[in-house]
Amino acid sequence: MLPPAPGNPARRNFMRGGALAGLAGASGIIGGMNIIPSAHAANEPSMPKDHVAPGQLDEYYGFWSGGQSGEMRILGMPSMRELMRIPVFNTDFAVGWGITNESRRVLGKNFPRGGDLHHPHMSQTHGHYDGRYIFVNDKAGTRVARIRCDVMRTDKITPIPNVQAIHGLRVQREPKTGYVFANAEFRIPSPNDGRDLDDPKKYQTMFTAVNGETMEVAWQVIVDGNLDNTECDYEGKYAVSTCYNSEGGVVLADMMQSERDWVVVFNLGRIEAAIKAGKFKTIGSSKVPVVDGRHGSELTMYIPVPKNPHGVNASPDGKYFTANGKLSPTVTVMAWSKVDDYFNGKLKTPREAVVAEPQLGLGPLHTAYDGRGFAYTTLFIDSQIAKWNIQDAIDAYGGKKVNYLRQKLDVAYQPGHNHTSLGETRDADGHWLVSLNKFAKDRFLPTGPLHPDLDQLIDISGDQMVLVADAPVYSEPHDAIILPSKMLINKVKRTWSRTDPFFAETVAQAKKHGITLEKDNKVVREGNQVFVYMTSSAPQYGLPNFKVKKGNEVTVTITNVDSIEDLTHGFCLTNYGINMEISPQETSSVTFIADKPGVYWYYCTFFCHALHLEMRGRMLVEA
Ligand code: RUQ
Ligand code: CUA
Ligand code: CA
Repeated sequence: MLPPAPGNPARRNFMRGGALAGLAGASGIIGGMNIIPSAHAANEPSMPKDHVAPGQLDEYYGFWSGGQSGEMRILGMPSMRELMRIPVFNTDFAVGWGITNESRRVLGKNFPRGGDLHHPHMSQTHGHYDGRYIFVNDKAGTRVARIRCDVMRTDKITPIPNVQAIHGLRVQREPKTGYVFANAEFRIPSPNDGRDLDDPKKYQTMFTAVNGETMEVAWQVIVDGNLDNTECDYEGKYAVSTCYNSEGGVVLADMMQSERDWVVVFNLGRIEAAIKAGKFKTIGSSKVPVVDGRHGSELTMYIPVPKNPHGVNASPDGKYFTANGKLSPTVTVMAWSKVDDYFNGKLKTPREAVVAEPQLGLGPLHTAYDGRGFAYTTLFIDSQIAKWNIQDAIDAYGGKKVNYLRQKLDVAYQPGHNHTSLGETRDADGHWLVSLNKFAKDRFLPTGPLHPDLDQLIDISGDQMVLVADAPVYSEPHDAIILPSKMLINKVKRTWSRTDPFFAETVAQAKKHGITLEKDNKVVREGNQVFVYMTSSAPQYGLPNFKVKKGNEVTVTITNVDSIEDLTHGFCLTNYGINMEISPQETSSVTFIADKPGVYWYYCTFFCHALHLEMRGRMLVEA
C-alpha cells in the first residue's frame, strides 16, 4: 500500500484504485464519498453559499431539461456544476446514442433527428420522489420518454398518436406514478391525413395519459381550445392543464382576443369509468381509447382564468393550484376541494373554484413553493421573481386589507420556469430556488450572436430571497427539478449489471450464436451477415483484427469485462461514422454496412489507461 499522503483521502483511494486497475487489471478500491452540507456549512463561514470544495460532493441533484438540444442534464447543486448529459431525443457521438443497436431499439425505427425536451419530472410515490424514473416530453417530435434513474439512461420512448407537439408533462403523485400526463399544444385536423387542411374550426387537440410502467398510451381526452402546461393534485384524482388559445386561433392576434382563457380539469375516475363502459372511440389506425371532454362533458371542468395562462403549479400542502396569467399581471389560485365540490354538483359555476387572484407584476409564467406557505412567481416581462403569501392572497381576495406581496427580486433576465428544492412534492424544503432565465445579455463574456441562458441560484431559506450565483447554460433549459442527493445517491449504480435489460436483447442474440460475451472473441458468419464478438479490457480489445467482405452487414458487439468503477472504453471505427461507449460490465453493439474496402482502424475513445492510445485494432475489408 502507498503511504498516507495529505489531501482528500477519498480522491486518493479512487486514484489508486483506477491506476492499479488500469495497469494491472486488479479489482479496485472504490473511494469513499464525502457530502458536506455546503451551503450553510458551519466550518466554512467565509465561503459563498454555492461553494463546494474540491473533492466534496454537492448536497443536491438537479435534473435539467436540455430544450432543443433534446437531452437531459444532471447538475450538482449548489455548485451548479454540470455533471452529466443524458441523451434522450438527440444523437450523441460521445456515447453512441442513435448509433448503437441498444439505443436504436429505444429510439425506434426512422427516429427523428432530434427533439425539444422541456419538462423533466421524477416518478413519485404518495407525493414523494421515489427515484425510479424521470419522464420527459418532446415537443418537436410529439413523444414522451422515460429515463431510468439507476443507470441514468433513457429506456423507453413513446410516440403519442393523434396529436401534435407534446408540451406540458407531469406525473401522477398518488398512490404513485402511475399515469404520466402529456399535453399536446397545437390543434390539428383529426385524423391529420390531409383532410380539413385550412379549416381551423375543425382542428382539435387532446390530453394524453401514458402508463408510466409500460409506457403505453392509456387514453386520450378531446378538449376545447389548446393545451399548454399541466399539473396533478396530491390525491390521484385530477390533472389540470392551461389553455392559452380558447379562441381556437391560428394567428397570434386571434389567440389574444379573449380577456379570459381557462384551465381544464380532468376527472381521472370518471374518464377511466367511461372507458370501462365502452364510451370511447378510436381515431385512424390508432387503438388508443379517446373520450370527449369538450364543454358539457362530465369528465372535465373548465375554469375561466385570465389571460393566455401558462404554468400551472400545485402547492405542496395539497390544497391549491395556480395558473400563471402571462398576459395578465395576476396568478389565479384555485382549491382542489372546490373542484371536488364542482364534480359533486355543489358549485353553480366553475369560476367559484377560484380562491385568490393576487396581482404580482408583468408576465407571470410559473410559480414555485417553499413548503412554508410562500409562493415564488416568475415575472417574464419585469425580469423579477415575486415572493407572496398564499393565505394572505386568499384573505385579500375575501376582502381583507392585507399585503400578500413579500419581496420582488431582480433576476437577469426574462425568467421562464423557476423551481424550488423538492417544491413539487410533499417534502418541499424551502432551501433553494432556481430562476431559469431566457436571456443572459451582458452577464458573461461574449460567445458570438448566440448567448447562453442564465440559471440563477437563489437562497430562499430566510425571510428574503438572496441571489447566490449565476450559472450559464447551453440552449435551452425550460424546467428543472431539485432533490437532496441523499434521496438518490444509493440508488445510482456505479457499474452495469450483466443482467441489465438495456442490452438483454444483444445478449440473447449472442447466445443464439453460442457466444458467451464475457469471454468469447469470435467472428460468426451467416451469409452476408458478419457478427464480430469481442471483449474489452484495459488496454486491449479481445480481437486485434477481423476480416469482412465489401458489402457485408457487420454487427460489432463489445463487452467491457473491466469491472472497475469509471473504467469506460469506447469503440470508434475510423471513417465509418461510428463511436460508442462501453462502460464497465456493459455490452454495446453497432450494425453497419462495410461499404468501403481497405484497412480501417478501430480505437478506444475513452482514455482508460496509460496505453489507451495503443488500444486499437483493424477491420480488414476485402474488395
Ligand atoms: S414552458 S417557460 Cu416549455 Cu415549461 Cu414555461
Ligand atoms: Cu480503452 Cu481507452
Ligand atoms: Ca387566449
